[in-house]
Amino acid sequence: MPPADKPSPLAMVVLISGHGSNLQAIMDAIAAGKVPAEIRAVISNQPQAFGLERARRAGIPALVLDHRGFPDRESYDAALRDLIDRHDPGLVVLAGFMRILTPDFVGHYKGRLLNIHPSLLPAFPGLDTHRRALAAGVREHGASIHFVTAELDSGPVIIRGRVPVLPADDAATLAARVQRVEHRLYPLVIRWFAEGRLRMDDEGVVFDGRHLAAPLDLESCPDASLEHDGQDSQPPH
Ligand code: NHR
Ligand code: GAR
Repeated sequence: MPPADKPSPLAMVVLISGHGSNLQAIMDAIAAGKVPAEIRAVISNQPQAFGLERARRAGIPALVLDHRGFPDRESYDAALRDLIDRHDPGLVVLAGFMRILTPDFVGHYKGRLLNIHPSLLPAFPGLDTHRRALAAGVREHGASIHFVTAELDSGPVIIRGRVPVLPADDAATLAARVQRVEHRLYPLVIRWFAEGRLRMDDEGVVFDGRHLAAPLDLESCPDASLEHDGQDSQPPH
């Protein structure tokens, strides 16, 4: 191989269930040359997910594996794993994927399965986080990216992005503010993973050769140069 050859891009499969705005942010960052990765397939458990349309528009295979055709979680996850592994990914990304995954599935992708969760973990794991954050009266909310382990939303957290909670907020306005930081988080983290700067071991997250004592914070993390200019490629929602 000639020395000028670039390393091949990180192969990824992205799992979605819905709108796919995080998927869009990842695709846009790859297209802009900011993330050395390629999305080999997008898989949704929901046939109507708009994110499938986003993938098709970008020329990426958009696949549906509807959980309603399966008798239990184990059989669904076994089929999902087969479908994913046909694309031989080095990283599997949950981007608004709404199905809890079995320990077997999670174990198979140990260290190469990421999730974005709409809260400042460990606060508010699970569903309906924006409404729960408002009900609890917190002043700050946000999103976290973590390595997925068998225990829901409890895998080692890589980075968090904070937003203020404003007095006039309802769950929709708060969710929209959180999504703007979500769309910055995934491209950054996927780039680090693709560059070999990020991994998980039995003690937690290793970043640039050191264990993280606490999650990174988006506003004070390295490589802000990756950040786009603040113009979202799709309207907020
Ligand atoms: N699976 C494991 N094992 N560990 C995690 O950390 C996971 C996971 C699967 C998904 C995303 C997560 C989130 O970020 C995620 C993390 C779905 C549910 C849920 O209760 C909870 C958390 C997350 C995703 N899902 C319902 C279920 O019965 C279905 C809800 C629906 O279809 O709307 O699977 O919040
Ligand atoms: C995102 O806000 C993500 O954090 C959240 O769903 C949204 C998906 O948006 N994930 C979960 O709640 C996981 N349980 P998107 O489809 O537009 O990327």
